Amino acid sequence: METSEQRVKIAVQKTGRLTEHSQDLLERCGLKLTRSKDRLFCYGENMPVDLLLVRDDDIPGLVSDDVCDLGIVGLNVVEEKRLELQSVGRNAEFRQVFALDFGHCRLSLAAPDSTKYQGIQSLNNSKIATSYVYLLNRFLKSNSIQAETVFFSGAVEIAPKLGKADFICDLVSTGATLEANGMRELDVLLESEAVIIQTRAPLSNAKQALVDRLLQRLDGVLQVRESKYIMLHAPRSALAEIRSLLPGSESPTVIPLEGSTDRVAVHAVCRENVFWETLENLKAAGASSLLVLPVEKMLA
Ligand code: PRT
Ligand code: ZN
Repeated sequence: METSEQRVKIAVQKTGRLTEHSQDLLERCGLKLTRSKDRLFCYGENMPVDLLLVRDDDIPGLVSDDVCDLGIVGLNVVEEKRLELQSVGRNAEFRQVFALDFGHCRLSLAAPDSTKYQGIQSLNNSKIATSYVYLLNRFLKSNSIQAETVFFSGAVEIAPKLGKADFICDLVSTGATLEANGMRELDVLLESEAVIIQTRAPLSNAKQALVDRLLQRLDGVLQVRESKYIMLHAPRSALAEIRSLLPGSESPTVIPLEGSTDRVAVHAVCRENVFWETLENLKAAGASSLLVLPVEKMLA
């Protein structure tokens, strides 16, 4: 009989910017999920894997405390939690497994357009509003800046208008929010994207094997995202040049063509997108019958 302890638990954001991508990624690893009635839980129907749907800020804590085995969360939240734990003499009991290539943003300093800024020394004796107090304080300390941090749990961008701060330190992706609030970006403290973290608590052999299998599938899903399978015909003499033109490919397969001593078929997996320019260059190098196909699954 399978107990809930034997099922792998993954903490993902309940509702927000990471929710759809996180679930989509896991579904592309072959996981079939059903959401519970209270919508706090997703049950894995075809694998002993369940999702706990929580606020993103709780994810590093849940993984560190071994309530969940894995978590998908922004690096900004992970690093803030790591520093918070450090400040009370504790270590984060999770390790970052790999970056997931979505949820890209940066934690940046910004100021109203009218504020003079001549480098980070301008921050001395100022007030800076942020939800990322630990990351901001680390930045200030490492640059020997004396400034007051003002905690805002949300809507940080309105702090200067309210007269609560001179500068803000907040997440930026397109920059539209800053622009709409008459502000400009000054310095980047952290480049962030969604990452998967794993608890440091030892797992049973069966559970660890399942986690490894899931992570291997995740890696495969991430690798195929940009990958293409390319097929073409070419004269043997052009092979060296053609190989050099194939973007991010390992050794291609070269197959003789029936009835021809000189021409061969070349098949290769390219780990980057194949653009029209590349195809035109391949054609100019002597290739013909070019075909580019999407790659659906890959297992290294
Ligand atoms: O309820 P819960 O606590 O789970 O959600 P939340 O409101 O804390 O988080 P959410 O859903 O807004 O963001 C989750 C994660 O998405 C963040 O921790 C980041 O890792 C990542 N992410 C990526 C972003 C952004 N891009 C982003 N642009 N998080 C927030 N923003 C906000 C930013 O705070 C600012 O208000 O969007 C605004 C700026 O966006 P631009 O495009 O105008 O520059
Ligand atoms: Zn949050």
